[in-house]
Amino acid sequence: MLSFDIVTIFPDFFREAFDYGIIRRARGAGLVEVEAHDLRQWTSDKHRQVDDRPFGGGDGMVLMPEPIFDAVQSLTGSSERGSFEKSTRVVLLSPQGRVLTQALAREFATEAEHVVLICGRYEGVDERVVEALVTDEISIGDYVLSGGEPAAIVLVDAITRLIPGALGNETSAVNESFSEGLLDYPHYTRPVEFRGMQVPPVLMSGHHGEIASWRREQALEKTARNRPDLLK
Ligand code: 9D3
Repeated sequence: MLSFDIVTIFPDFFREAFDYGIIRRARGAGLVEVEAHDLRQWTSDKHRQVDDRPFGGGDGMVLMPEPIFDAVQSLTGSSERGSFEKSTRVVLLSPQGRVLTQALAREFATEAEHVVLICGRYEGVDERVVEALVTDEISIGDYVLSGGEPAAIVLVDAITRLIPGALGNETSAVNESFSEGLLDYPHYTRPVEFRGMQVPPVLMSGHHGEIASWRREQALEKTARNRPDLLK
């Protein structure tokens, strides 16, 4: 069983986020568990303060270290990076992280049993969280989000579907590794003609060899056009 604990100031953001499709089925099968926790539950002052102004000046607010360290302590039993179980990962979602890849998602799916996801907000998170608590600082790509919450959903999704037994049919995972490195080929279903647009006749020819080489050629063409970086 892989457990995800999400630490956030917007726990309601995740209402229903994990109630659909593969993640729902994986939860139902007891393969994963996902829970969102309100960071403010680890405050003790009257105003339940989680952020403060940055030393050195500048715009915006910074998430304070203490509630985050207390959250991780209560969720894992420790709040020192060096003292976690090897299968425990404490992730900070942040624009300063390593960019998420399929290889990293696979590493989590095969090695991790407990993943704590800390969602950044405001201008950032006190760097002592990164220095002494976090095992992995992860970004989901080079664009600006308003916070780490959408990135946490992406990470849970990418990892969960790689857990053995999470995908309904085996072929999806097989095909994925088979065509790795290229974008997918185009797909068609009925009707044969739609608004004057035809399904490529080769797909209805029954010649499996010709269909396979058409798909390879189309995948290459689409990759060259949309993702030339993948061909290098
Ligand atoms: C002004 C400089 N910005 C840093 C690039 C400030 C800033 C922007 C966005 C601070 C926090 C955020 C919120 N984003 C995330 O927390 C985040 C994120 C993202 O913005 N892009 C891709 N992956 C991620 S993971 C978390």
